[in-house]
Amino acid sequence: MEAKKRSKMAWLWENMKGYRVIYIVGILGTLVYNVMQLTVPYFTQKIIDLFLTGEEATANLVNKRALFFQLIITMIVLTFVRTLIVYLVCMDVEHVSQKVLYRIRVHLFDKIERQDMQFYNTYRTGDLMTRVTGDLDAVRHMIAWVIRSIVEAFALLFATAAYFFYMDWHLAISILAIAPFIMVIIVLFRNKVAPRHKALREKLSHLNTAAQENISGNRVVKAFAREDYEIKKFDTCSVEYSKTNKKTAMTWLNYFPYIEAFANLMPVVLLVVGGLFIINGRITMGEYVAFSSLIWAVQNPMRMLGNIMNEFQRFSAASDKVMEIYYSEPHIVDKENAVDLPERFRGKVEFKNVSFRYEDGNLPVLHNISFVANPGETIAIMGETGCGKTSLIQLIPRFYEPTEGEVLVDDINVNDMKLAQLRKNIGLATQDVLLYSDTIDGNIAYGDSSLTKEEVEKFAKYSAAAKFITKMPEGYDTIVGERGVGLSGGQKQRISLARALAVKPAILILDDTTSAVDMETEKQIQHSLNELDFPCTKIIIAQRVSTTKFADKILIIRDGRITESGTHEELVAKKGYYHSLVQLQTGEEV
Ligand code: DGT
Ligand code: MG
Repeated sequence: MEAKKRSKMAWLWENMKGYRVIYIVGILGTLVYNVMQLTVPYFTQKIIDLFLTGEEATANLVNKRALFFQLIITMIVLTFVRTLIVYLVCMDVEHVSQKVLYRIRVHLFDKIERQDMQFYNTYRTGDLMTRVTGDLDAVRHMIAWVIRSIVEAFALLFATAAYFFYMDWHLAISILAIAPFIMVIIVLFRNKVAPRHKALREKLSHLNTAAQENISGNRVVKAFAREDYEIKKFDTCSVEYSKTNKKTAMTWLNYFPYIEAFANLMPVVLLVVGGLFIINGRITMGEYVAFSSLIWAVQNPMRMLGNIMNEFQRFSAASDKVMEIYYSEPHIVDKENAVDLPERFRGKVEFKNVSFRYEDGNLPVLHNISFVANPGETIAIMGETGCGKTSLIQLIPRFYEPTEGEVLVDDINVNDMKLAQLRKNIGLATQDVLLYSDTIDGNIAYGDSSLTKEEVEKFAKYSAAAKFITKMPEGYDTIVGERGVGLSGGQKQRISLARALAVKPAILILDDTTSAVDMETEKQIQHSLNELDFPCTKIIIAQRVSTTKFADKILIIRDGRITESGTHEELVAKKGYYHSLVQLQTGEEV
């Protein structure tokens, strides 16, 4: 919607800022070298009329020898100059196209990086990758080749037409009368090929998505021995792409014979009409040869137009995709009058009658949630899988906004805060741990690169990770692979906890962060969480009673509603869900 604000060409022009002048110089150069093509036939005509066929040809060859050589040398020099201009123009437009490509790509990545969660739910990674690679290349090609070729085709066509009219307008009209027919065929071709380019672009995106999802999910594929199935699935995408590609390329072949037939009609017309005119003495032999040697300059642009149209449609389909991201805006942004708060928050978190529904889902996930976490308190959240725990904590850093009610931090609605400020005060260890392909040290210090080695080690100790890290061959300098390959689930969780602690957050949110560690390690972690050397409110999602037991408040969530809330003792006394959970997990009658 936003993307339609500007036309594609206006958008390109906007991104050419700073390079517009040199680009126009390049385009003017294109005009010049194409018009210069006409000088060759002009000189040829002169040479033929004066020295080859004219009545005084033999005499002229003796008397005007100097002129003869002068004409030939000028022709050679002009050809050389023309080649030089072509070279410079190519360099020029290529330079501009690369600069513009770079500019758009940086802008695009910036846009993608700043999008909110909803965006990532909507777009698939493979599709986004297609936009920043293949689609952008089609945009670059537009600047480097398509526009130049359009200018080239029309410059040649118009200059030749003008020259034809200058020589003999009757003959010019007879030949050029064929051009409109070719134009009509080109338009018909465009109508047919445009949707095919759109489809082709979609197939490429499917192909990339299939490849990307498969490569990142290779462990699951292996675990289920589904290689053959996945290969077949990918093959289907690949065949689809290849078929569409072929179909798109073949489209031109359906129109090409007609264009070719009309284009080849031109020399025939020249032969018949031109021949008659020579016989009548209306034109000279030199003029006939000039016409004849220039007929390609009318035919070629006509032939080129098909290819140009093809590439233009490719650009058109690709730029739609690029512009969609280019003009996309995250919905969750700083308000204009966002409150400026002290650097460090006190850490009070309050939910006031919060209800929430995902934009892409139709059922509400949270209903009327209210609770308060005072600075320094520990709040535990428990509940069956899918009850809405993760959804709840995602409202605190404003990854999503509540559909109803308010989420307050330090008594201010998070919607009124500056996002960066809010999120800097929150340390989050997500349920689905993602580590970067970097050293362990780099992963822990991700949120604060100014962290010293000692501090990194301290936080690793807090999260009970120090022991296994020092046992690794390169300790903190060990590189962990993509998604933390090379570490166990529990090890990854502990590094992710150290990363969350390392920003010394005023609010620490742990989403099932100790689910994969053993009881003993969990105890150690709990102990250090109580001993942190900075004030911190903790919101901890957990399944184990041993984790939640010492919390200041436990919230039990069921189907998006708080059904029980209180301390361990209070909830046990209530003999509800928590009570049965305690019995189940400890095996004791309480
Ligand atoms: P867990 O982690 O398995 O213990 O479950 P919870 O309690 O963390 O569940 P949660 O909050 O992830 O999901 C609650 C409901 O919301 C569940 O029915 C799935 C749904 N849901 C989660 N994420 C999304 C999302 O991005 N879009 C939509 N439409 N629904 C979602
Ligand atoms: Mg969850």
